[in-house]
Amino acid sequence: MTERTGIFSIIGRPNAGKSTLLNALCGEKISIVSDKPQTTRRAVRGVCEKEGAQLVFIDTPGLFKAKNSLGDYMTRVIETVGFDADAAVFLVEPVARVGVPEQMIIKKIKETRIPCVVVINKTDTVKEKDKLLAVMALYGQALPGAEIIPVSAKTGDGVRELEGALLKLCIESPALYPEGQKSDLSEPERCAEIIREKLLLCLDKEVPHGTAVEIELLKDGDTLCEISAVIYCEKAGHKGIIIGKKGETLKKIGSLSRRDLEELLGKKVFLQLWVKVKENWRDDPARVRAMGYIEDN
Ligand SMILES: Nc1nc2c(ncn2[C@@H]2O[C@H](COP(=O)(O)OP(=O)(O)O)[C@@H](O)[C@H]2O)c(=O)[nH]1
Ligand SMILES: [Mg+2]
Repeated sequence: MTERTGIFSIIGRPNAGKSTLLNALCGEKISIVSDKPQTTRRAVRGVCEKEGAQLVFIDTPGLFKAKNSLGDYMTRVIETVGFDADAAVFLVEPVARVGVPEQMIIKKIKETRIPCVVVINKTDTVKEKDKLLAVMALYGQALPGAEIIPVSAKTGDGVRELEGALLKLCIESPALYPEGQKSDLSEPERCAEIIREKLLLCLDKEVPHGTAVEIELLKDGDTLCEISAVIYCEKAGHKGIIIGKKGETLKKIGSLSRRDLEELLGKKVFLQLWVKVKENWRDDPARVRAMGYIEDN
């Protein structure tokens, strides 16, 4: 029985590696990752047990200037959950410059007085140790008293040290999630996110950012899971791009998704994908909510 828990929000600019870090801490893929900003749209919680403590990590969208209703929703998520945890894991790039998003986060950390660990990510890309020390010194000045830990979320370097620091911040409390629960996303939500990750991987420019995925059917059998999903896009022209010449792009999205879905569900998957247009849904708060981006997330 868990007697200690910690709720940790992971905050930082888009592409800092927040989702990659959540997955590294949880030891499995819970939040989707891509090289494109604004991949994570909602708060995604990952849960794991370490040394008798239950750690809950909240992945958040990156802090950026919202340009539509979906962006407004993402900003609200950061404001409501990002600074309301037991402690914040503030993830930064390994550069010796405090950028605008970082300045905004530092201000908010000071205002809310949330305990915070600064994590300097992507150390695998830094060759000279001096460069890393300079980044550490910079954040040490910006947030006196905060522990500063260099990691590579990608290779796992430093993740154990980070875990050790977070365990020290846990408080006495009964478990928040039932034993064995790994995420607050439902199975259909995790499946939809996997498909959205492949859209981000296979498509360029505005097209993937305007997509949303809805699972219409998830029929779980003993050895086979049947899934039917609708990919919504914003413009008629985008539908053609998603399907591709002779349906090749959609086929690739389908086969990459199926591989990951089979790993998640531990059985064969029969996947059907449909593409539908929902004109400019990201600009309309009601449509954004209808896509599942609702406040209590
Ligand atoms: N080299 C390197 N790349 C990383 C690391 N962590 C994340 N990335 C890459 O950075 C990009 C953004 O990662 P993601 O986790 O989606 O960032 P988020 O927007 O902060 O959630 C992806 O291409 C990741 O593979 C790291 O430690 N090292
Ligand atoms: Mg992310």
